[in-house]
Amino acid sequence: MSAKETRKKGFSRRSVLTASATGALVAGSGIATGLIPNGAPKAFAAGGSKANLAPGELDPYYGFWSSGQTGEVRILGFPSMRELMRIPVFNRCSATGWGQTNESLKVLTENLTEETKEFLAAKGMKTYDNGDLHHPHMSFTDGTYDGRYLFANDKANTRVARIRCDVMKCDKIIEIPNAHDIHGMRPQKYPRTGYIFANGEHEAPLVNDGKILDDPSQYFNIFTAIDGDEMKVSWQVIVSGNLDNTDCDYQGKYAFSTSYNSEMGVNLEEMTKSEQDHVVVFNLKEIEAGVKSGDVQVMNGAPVIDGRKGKNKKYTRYIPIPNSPHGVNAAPDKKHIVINGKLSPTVSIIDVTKIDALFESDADPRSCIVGEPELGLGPLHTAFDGKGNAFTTLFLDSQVAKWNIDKALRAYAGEDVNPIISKVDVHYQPGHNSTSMGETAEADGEWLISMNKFSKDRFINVGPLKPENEQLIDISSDEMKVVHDGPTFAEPHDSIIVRADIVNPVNFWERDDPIFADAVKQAEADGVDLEGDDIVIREGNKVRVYMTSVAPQFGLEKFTVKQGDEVTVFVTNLDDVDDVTHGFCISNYGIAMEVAPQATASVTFAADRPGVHWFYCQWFCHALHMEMRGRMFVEPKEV
Ligand code: K7E
Ligand code: CUA
Repeated sequence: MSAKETRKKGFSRRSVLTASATGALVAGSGIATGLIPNGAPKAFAAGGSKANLAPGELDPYYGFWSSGQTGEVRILGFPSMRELMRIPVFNRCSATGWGQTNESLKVLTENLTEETKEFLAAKGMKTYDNGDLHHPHMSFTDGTYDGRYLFANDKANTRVARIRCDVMKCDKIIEIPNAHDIHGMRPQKYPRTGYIFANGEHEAPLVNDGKILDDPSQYFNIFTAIDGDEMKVSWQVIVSGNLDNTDCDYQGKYAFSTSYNSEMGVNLEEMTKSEQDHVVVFNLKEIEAGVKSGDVQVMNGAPVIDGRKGKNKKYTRYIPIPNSPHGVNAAPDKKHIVINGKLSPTVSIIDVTKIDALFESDADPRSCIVGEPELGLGPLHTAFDGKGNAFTTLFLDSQVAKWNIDKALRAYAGEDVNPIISKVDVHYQPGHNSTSMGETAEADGEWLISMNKFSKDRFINVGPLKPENEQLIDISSDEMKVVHDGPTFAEPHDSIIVRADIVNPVNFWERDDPIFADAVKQAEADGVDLEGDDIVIREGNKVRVYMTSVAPQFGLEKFTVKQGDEVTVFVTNLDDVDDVTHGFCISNYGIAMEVAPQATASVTFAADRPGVHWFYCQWFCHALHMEMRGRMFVEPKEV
């Protein structure tokens, strides 16, 4: 069977190795219904119930986890919390060669601004090696996840990345001009993604050339809408105050961003002076019309609208919110947006159907607030169960509060009801939380994950730097039950939990995949058949080495280049067996990359060390994996 046929038939190592596919299905249905299979260990029955999957059982959800300052995205099986994969994005990855292969360098460099390219080149760098990835979110169609892409922000270097969910690799990264440090980021929910909304967190002078420091009146902040299909900036809006988190409605009309520094202060005292900050509401249709009619200034190629407070009121509205609000979360009822108070013990509930009136008349911006329950200290983020309830992390109280939206509305209207249903202790200091499918219209109320910033005493000690602790909470009843502690390395802020049937990755690369299209093009120009030829091509001091790989052999046992040559090695993995990835590593040359089944990967380097240098496969692929090696011979320069 060819790789293509294999893909179509969904033939996999698993279905071959499993005695019968039906057996696997039966085992799987136990997960969904919470049945406990026969012979399950005692702990399974007693504690975790449906969270503890037996060996070989598959999870009913994918978890997509950010990693903060590690800069990657992680894939977890959920609710088992088994880490399945890491997708390098803003970081440099030793295992896969991300940040070194030509394919990844293209993604990492092609959309940097000219200013950044110059800045990096002066340091001998092609791209940034670090990132701070806070928010991973999937593309939507009609209010729910569609399995096409994941998007993620880089707070450290003002970038937004896209990951293709068919191959689980990052295929686009753009640097956002004019803005500083992208923090909040969400995809448009309706009609589809569409836009990616991205908040610039830190304000700075518009022309930031070192002439202005202590004049905050000349500091601005930028909200950006990115076209998620093209990965290009569609438009930007200048706002007052800085921007923290963002989300949008289910109508495709408005986006909302919290601002924790309406004072436009630059030190802690100034930033926390006033009792109220605000949420900025962006009117998407009016902004699009304004861009179209030319009511913009074009800055670094991006059309920029002035949406500062008190300026063009058709584009933005500023809703006062107590105090330093942080998270913004749209409820699956498609009507309410919850703003989390952070320094205020409250969350503020916005009714999106009341936003039209803010723009049409000069109504009090607070008239769209329909609830403001007091939940506890330090509310940061809220998740939903799709049954009318919300779960808010309380950072200072180290708790999650479960509360009812309808009761909160009634209490705000004067009725004597307590919206809080229950609270659960978490360990310790939670930031984000996520429910299964909870940021979509298909929230299913099964699971909550509380992403806690500190683990303190929950695990054996690993020194001064300790892991964080993510706790899995069963929310299928009123009383929340913590069923699992999951330690993590720096620093997953946020996660999404996606039903497994929505995500359908392939097992093999397509030979015409755009990610290695440049390599295919170069081979064509060289008259080389990537799937058959093992050959060295010289063009001046540029040498291109083409080799195939089939376990346990590279197509070339050796190749010769000259000291000082610029060498590009292309490796094409001809194996079309599920899970047989090869690697290509040249020892003492700092070169390594992953070559997954049916992929071509390439790397370019200077052959500046003469002598015999072994290259080997660094991805365990075969009983003769150790033997999968060859020699690069670098002839010394004549002196
Ligand atoms: Cu609350 Cu960057 Cu989403 Cu962290 S942010 S917690
Ligand atoms: Cu090929 Cu190891």
